[in-house]
Amino acid sequence: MQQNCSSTILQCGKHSLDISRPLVMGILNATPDSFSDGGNSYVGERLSLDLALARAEAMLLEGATIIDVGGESTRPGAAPVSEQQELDRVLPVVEALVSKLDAVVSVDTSTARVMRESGKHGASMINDVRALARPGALEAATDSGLPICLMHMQGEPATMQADPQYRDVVSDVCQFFAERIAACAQMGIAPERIILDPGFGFGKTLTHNLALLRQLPRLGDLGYPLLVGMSRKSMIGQLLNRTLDARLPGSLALALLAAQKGASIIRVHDVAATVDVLKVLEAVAG
Ligand code: PT1
Repeated sequence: MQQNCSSTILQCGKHSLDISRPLVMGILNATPDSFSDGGNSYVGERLSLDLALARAEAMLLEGATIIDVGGESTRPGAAPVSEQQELDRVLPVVEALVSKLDAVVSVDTSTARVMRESGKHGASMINDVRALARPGALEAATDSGLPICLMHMQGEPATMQADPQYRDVVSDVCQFFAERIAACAQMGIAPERIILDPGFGFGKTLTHNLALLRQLPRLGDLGYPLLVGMSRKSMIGQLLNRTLDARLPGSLALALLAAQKGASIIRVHDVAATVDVLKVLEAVAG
């Protein structure tokens, strides 16, 4: 299939990102209950802006291009958060990263008001694990003028891993994307603003996740840049029988495979190691 948007530049507010080579998105969790301590900026119950800033700065120095800030944990079993809670967690971090580091900040949210407020505070990408399905999200994302990552999820984090079922996982995810892309087009969102993410671990068994990775090029054929997030996820635990703190080798292997199969943005906890792996890939691929 032909590319709908062959552009290798992703315009994120004032930042022009070259996505002709895979970029690293560093995870910055503004949640006290993050599934992995790696990107967490809490001291007990209290969000530390200094910690968040230090962690973001370190990831940028390690070669991350984008910092993804999220105030809702979406790991399997996670409970929903209120809009106010999300605003309180995310906005101070977005504001600090933009004003102090001039970072390309992506906001990991499904909440319309968080999208709008984050945009006002200088966020330059929207990352929505619910693909703009919540009330007002499509409108908020449209008005922001920012690139939007549409992720596929079956169900909701609290229950999504109970018994995920697909007719054909790759075809079903492709069809889901077609529907969400059409909804965006109807709002007047330019195709250049759309990024797709199969949503590894979101209502998927290990078999489903592996099929999506194996056939990632089919998703790429839709003609939009792909974002993938597999860092430290339970699919690695299942494959290798490793706890969270021992999933770096698995994460790196998956990052490399995803990049080889056409992913443009790799969302990770371990930025320095992932950047090394991508450099090796680029050198060999030429
Ligand atoms: C992701 C992603 C995300 N993942 C995008 N945003 C999370 N675009 C948060 C597990 O199986 O892949 N893409 N935002 C984190 N969510 C999970 C899901 C964490 C599953 C852990 C698991 O362990």
